[in-house]
Amino acid sequence: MTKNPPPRRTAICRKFRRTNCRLCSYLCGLTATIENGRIINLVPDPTRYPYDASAVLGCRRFHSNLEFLDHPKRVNTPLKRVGRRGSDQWVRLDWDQALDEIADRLSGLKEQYGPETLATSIGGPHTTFWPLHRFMNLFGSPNNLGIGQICWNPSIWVNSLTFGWPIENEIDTERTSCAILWGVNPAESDNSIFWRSVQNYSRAGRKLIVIDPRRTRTAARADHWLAPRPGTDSALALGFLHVIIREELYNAPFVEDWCHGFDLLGDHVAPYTPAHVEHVTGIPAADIETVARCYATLGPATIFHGRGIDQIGPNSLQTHRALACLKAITANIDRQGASLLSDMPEFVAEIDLELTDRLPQQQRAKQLGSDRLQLQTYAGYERLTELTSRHGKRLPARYLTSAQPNLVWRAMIDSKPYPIRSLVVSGSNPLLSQADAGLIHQALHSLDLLVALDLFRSPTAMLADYILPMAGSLERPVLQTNAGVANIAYGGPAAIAPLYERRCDFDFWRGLGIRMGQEADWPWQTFEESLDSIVAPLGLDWKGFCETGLYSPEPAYRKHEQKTGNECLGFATSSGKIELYSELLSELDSSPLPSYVPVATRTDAFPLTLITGGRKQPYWASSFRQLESLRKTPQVPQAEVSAETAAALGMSDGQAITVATPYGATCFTLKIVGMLSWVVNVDYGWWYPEQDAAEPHLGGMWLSNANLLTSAGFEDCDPLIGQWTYNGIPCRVEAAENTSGKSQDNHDMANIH
Ligand SMILES: Nc1nc2c(c(=O)[nH]1)N[C@H]1C(S)=C(S)[C@@H](COP(=O)(O)OP(=O)(O)OC[C@H]3O[C@@H](n4cnc5c(=O)[nH]c(N)nc54)[C@H](O)[C@@H]3O)O[C@H]1N2
Ligand SMILES: Nc1nc2c(c(=O)[nH]1)N[C@H]1C(S)=C(S)[C@@H](COP(=O)(O)OP(=O)(O)OC[C@H]3O[C@@H](n4cnc5c(=O)[nH]c(N)nc54)[C@H](O)[C@@H]3O)O[C@H]1N2
Ligand code: SF4
Ligand SMILES: [Mo]
Repeated sequence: MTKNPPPRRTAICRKFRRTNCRLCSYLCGLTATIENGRIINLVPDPTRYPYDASAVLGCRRFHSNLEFLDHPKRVNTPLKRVGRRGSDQWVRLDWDQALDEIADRLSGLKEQYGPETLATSIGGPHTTFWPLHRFMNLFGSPNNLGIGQICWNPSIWVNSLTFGWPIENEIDTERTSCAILWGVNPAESDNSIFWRSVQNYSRAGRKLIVIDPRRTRTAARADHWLAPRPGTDSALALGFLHVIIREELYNAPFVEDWCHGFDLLGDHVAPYTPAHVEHVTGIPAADIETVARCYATLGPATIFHGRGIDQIGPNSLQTHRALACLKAITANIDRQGASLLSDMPEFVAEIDLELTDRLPQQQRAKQLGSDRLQLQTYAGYERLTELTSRHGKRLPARYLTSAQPNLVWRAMIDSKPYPIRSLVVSGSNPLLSQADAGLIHQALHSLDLLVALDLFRSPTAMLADYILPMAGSLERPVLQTNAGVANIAYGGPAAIAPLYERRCDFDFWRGLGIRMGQEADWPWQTFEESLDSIVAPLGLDWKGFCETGLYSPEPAYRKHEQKTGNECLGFATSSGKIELYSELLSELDSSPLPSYVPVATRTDAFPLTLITGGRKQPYWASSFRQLESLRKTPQVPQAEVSAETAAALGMSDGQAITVATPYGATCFTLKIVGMLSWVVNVDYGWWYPEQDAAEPHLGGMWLSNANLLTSAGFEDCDPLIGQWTYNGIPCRVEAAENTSGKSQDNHDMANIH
């Protein structure tokens, strides 16, 4: 067993090592001072990405790295459950023994129920997921679930089927003249380089528009702040299209040459007059006209989006489609200062690491939900790949075919359409981050085998049969490749070898794979060796790559105009143009033009509208609640409302309240902020690692868990990719007698769900 050893008095051996912070996906470049094998200091490395020491120093998580590295709550050895599930009784075992036992149990389950009985759960980009996908493809299960449907997938699907490939939005003080930040709040969710770019851009006097029901710190910087009713964004975007087309503010030559279905779009948006859109969204018609004119006439113009529009159920994909049409008809596509149509990576792409071609057809057909979903299926993916391949590009498959989570939880509980008996959770904490925590709790208790790969005993890990200790920030190399949808890679080496018995996720999947007959497909002994082969096409090995830690060649714009013989390259779509009218969606019998799906109406029982998860520094989803230095502020989970709403409810700032939806109830502390009235925003990810880990408490996960208020019921999801709703749920608020989100006795609260 190794440990970050105490400093010695004599024979000091001091080294400086390049490394990277891993406490969010910026992977900021750092220099570690290492004395006798122990990290004693960390400073930003201004020679490496993000090249700005002050941005790193301004990040609260950066300062918590050493606290994180050897925190007393870290899991340091493999653990096996000995008591009842959730009783928090464990024995230690070594890695080989843990892997042998897990492999044995998985083999038995596979034999009894087929490979589809194994599911995996992934979360945000906390770790490298291709080894998990590779294992699952070779094992034969299509049932990975994640949060892609409500984070990332919508824009990847929509931009690929509209433009032929994903895009990157750009903001540039020199070039961009109008920027719309739509349902995104970088003041809290970024607080780093992107937020600085937004601030610099607005200080330079460029036009900034923010579309958000809350007057966030980002919105406070805007020239125009539009506050739509949650979930009505596609109607707003259709209103902008209406004004731009009616007033002929679009780029006519670009539309003529490069857009498919413009006349149909014009007819389609005719009913979305500013007056009608005001009625739907609550935004004054004059503001809709003003913003539409700014966007169309001040070019280059850019639109960034965030979770505000990724998480609005059936309206999400439609909003993305409408945004894509806005970018297209104003020629703000593949244009510097507006957006870049990305390139396929020159290094080894995720699709070639995950080995989806090895998942047999009959197993693909077992993907839960594929009988109803039109896009987020293997058939949908293959149809899209036919198009992107025209330009020699292939998207990663596993994220775009991940199973709809609600169906996976249900198959664990009722074995329909077949039993899912085992789950490996990696880099995710579904009890806090997936919709309907009560259902998930029941599902996890139904399993024969639950394995958690984590750094801490999260509430989900507390229910596991085995917990495997993962190496984290500073202990493992990192490489971010945006899942292979762009020609950009960045990262760097570990500062030290993993402490105690911690290992990388890669080591788990390789170790398990070898035990399950996959040896030939795991040619690399270590994660570093796999990184060597990933960067090899760049003429580098991993060590060479780490010198700069960045591969980001100068991009080319206007690629559709490049000549291939006598023809222009165009776009990788059926028509070769940007598809305002989507031929692929039409073939799938889905609306080929962006539409608006009326949002759920409030009722007497639920007279307010709930949005969940507006980010706050320094937390990240359910992570970092263990770190004392970060828990100082904010200390309590908050539910935000406007002063008008509070007055109407007869409530005051700081009051303990219960928020209830048709799905459940949980507690928060009321906070009055500037935002649209009759809307409530609650924090998500709150639990209390300092509280009892055993059932029924599970670290206080029932106290203030936003996902007791949400549902991903398949029947209500978007029919294209299966998105559920985190923003726009009817709710009510009541005074919680003698309680606050934090101090309420967990036992009572456990009964609320
Ligand atoms: N209501 C509501 N729910 C939401 C959202 C919302 O806005 N509202 N947002 C959604 C979004 S966008 C996202 S991305 C998800 C995020 O949800 P998750 O990705 O589930 O995020 P966390 O809750 O932080 O859980 C991450 C877990 O991974 C562990 N971890 C960190 N590094 C590693 C590693 O290297 N290896 C392994 N194996 N584990 C590691 C952490 O300790 C932690 O327990 O939440 C979603 N859920
Ligand atoms: N500190 C911190 N940073 C994070 C994270 C974290 O947990 N904590 N999570 C990371 C992850 S996984 C992600 S995906 C990103 C997310 O980054 P963002 O998208 O910037 O995150 P949010 O705070 O969810 O911002 C969404 C905004 O949308 C608004 N909104 C809610 N409903 C609607 C709606 O119906 N319409 C519109 N137009 N707006 C709406 C909310 O008020 C909120 O201000 O942040 C990342 N960064
Ligand atoms: S947590 Fe802060 S320092 Fe660490 S990578 Fe993210 S922005 Fe950089
Ligand atoms: Mo996310």
